[in-house]
Amino acid sequence: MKKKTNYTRRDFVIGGAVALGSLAISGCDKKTINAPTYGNILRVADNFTYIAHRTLLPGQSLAREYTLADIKSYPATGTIDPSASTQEKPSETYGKFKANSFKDWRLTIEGCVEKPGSYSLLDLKKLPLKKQITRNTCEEGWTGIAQWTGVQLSRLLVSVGIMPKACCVCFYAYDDYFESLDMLDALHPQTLLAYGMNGKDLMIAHGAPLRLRVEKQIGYKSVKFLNRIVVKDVFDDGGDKGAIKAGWAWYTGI
Ligand SMILES: Nc1nc2c(c(=O)[nH]1)N[C@H]1C(S)=C(S)[C@@H](COP(=O)(O)O)O[C@H]1N2
Ligand SMILES: [Mo]
Repeated sequence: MKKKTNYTRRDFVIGGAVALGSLAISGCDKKTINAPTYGNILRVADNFTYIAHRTLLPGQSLAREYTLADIKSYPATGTIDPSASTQEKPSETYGKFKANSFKDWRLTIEGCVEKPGSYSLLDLKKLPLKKQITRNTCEEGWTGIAQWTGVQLSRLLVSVGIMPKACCVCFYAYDDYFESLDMLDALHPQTLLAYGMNGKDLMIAHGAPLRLRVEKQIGYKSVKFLNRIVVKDVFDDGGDKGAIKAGWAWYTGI
């Protein structure tokens, strides 16, 4: 067969996609760059967004950052207190942490990591911090700008030693909320474990003591009230607890 020498732009885009895809989701043994929800007929659009983003944008392109003058307080969305009696299953554990100003709270990181970790709020506050002023874009149609202070998730993932087979990072919260990220979003420099908002400790309604900020995704990926992080070598969209079940896309990159 004649060797193809006339490369079109499309060849380059596809070549780039395959290269990026194998980098981003190598651990999951995917040969293509399909979204983790690929194959679910209801989720065809996720796959388009995923392919478009992972093909056309450099993996680590940054979300826009704002200035202090752009900050306005905005109301909390979804759960505002996992221990509230209005919750379907109020979390007693969270209630106890709250009563003790989160002194006994710890975040665990486990799964496909060399050294599983457990961190108190103080442990996290001792690590090099990052501040960023960014916009939360909610699927309900509102946005809000705030300053976040915290630790880069990538810093923690590197320090616990993520294994090469890792491809999915799962986040579990005290209100039974679940979300997951692929490695590109998990290792993104603006993906933050935030304990501060607008210069103060994170308020309970906004996810105290620690929440995720995923600046390259719609607001519902930014899990509040974090309990544990599990690194996996298979994609996990949370099944019954995931966004997909609620009718939301697994991937809605900004
Ligand atoms: N644990 C948990 N995290 C959550 C939610 C929630 O209900 N529970 N709501 C999500 C949604 S839909 C959005 S838009 C943002 C809102 O963050 P905010 O409450 O700080 O405005 O948090 C996200 N993280
Ligand atoms: Mo949201």
